[in-house]
Amino acid sequence: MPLHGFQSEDPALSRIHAKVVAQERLDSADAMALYRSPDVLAVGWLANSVRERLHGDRTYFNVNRHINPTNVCVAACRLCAFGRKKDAPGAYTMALEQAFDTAASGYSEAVTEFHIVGGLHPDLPLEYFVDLIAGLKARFPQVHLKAFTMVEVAYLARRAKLSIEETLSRFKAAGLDSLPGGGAEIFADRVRHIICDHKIDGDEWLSTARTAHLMGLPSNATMLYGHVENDEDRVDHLLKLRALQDETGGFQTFIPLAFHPDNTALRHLPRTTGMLDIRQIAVSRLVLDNFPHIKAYWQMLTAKIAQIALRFGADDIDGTVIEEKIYHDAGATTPQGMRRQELVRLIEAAGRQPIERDTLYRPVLRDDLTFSISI
Ligand code: V47
Repeated sequence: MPLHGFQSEDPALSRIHAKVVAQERLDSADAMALYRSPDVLAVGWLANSVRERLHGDRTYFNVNRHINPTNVCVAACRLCAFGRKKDAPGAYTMALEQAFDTAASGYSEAVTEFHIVGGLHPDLPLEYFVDLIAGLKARFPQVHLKAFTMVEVAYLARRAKLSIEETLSRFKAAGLDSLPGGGAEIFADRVRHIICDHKIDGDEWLSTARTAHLMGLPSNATMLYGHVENDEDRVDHLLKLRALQDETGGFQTFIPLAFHPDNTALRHLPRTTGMLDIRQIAVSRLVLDNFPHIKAYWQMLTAKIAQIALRFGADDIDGTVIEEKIYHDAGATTPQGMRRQELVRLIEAAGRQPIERDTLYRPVLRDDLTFSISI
């Protein structure tokens, strides 16, 4: 898309526009100005110009399934409605066979990715998780296994008295292909103390990601926004991710996650507004110049806001998901899954070109959509 035609009465955005045209890196003052600009449409215009320079109309989605082997968690994060104490009502832990059955169930189109995350269980040994990965790989060799947040990896390593590298090596040998981006929340200590006091700190999240990347395991990165953080905290978070990406190049996608307060200890907070959601997508695209992809996770944003986000910097809408639990425990009213054809329709209605991808962003070609890997 041509870069002429930019208009804004906000002088800070004119300065940023010149940098965007020259493909110069934005600094923290620029990032602050993007958060504070009254002209959110112009912020979106700038982000869209970068998105179209990188991807044209191409918009990625995948056919995936979420598996949450346990919701038992020692962390008791105030941000979370999913985790339960071991003996609390609603606590569950899948036996391995149950996890394998879950992986195989509920869908008739060929899944290319299992997204596996869960709570920090005080008793499940590392072997359970190694066997889970090995068992899934043996049963579904063609499916990419994207599993365990940096928080889970660090917790399992500590409990097994192994280094992060040794722990990841065990997973990699069992068939782990990459890691999802969860658990990053907001790196600033002040905020982490309020929303997720007992989780690893920001530096440990980043160093775990660094180790994974150096071992050839790509990952995603997230940021949870719309709770008690301020603009400085968001900018700090983005710049730390950008610095690590300069070092390793191991991040594939950035996913800003809107906080859902229902059923959490922070239920008194309001939900994010649509304007903040699309601004956050746009700022992410502009600041994270070394991230190939920005994902508008439809489950969290709603399908309608995710569609608009495809014009504000996002080039990915996530996948079919099939069975989302973390957001739905926190009050999300979106469906728990979406069929491939519905995702295609949403993307096309946004005037974009849908491309089914695998987890590594390689196009997936399908002749026969009735092909099934399920039971
Ligand atoms: O880490 C938890 C967040 C994350 C709430 O890598 C909440 O492709 C809002 O990371 N309100 C898990 N957010 C989800 C996640 C993810 C999702 C989709 C794709 C990928 C990927 C990763 O959800 C947690 C936490 O940051 N979360 N509770 C809540 N009440």
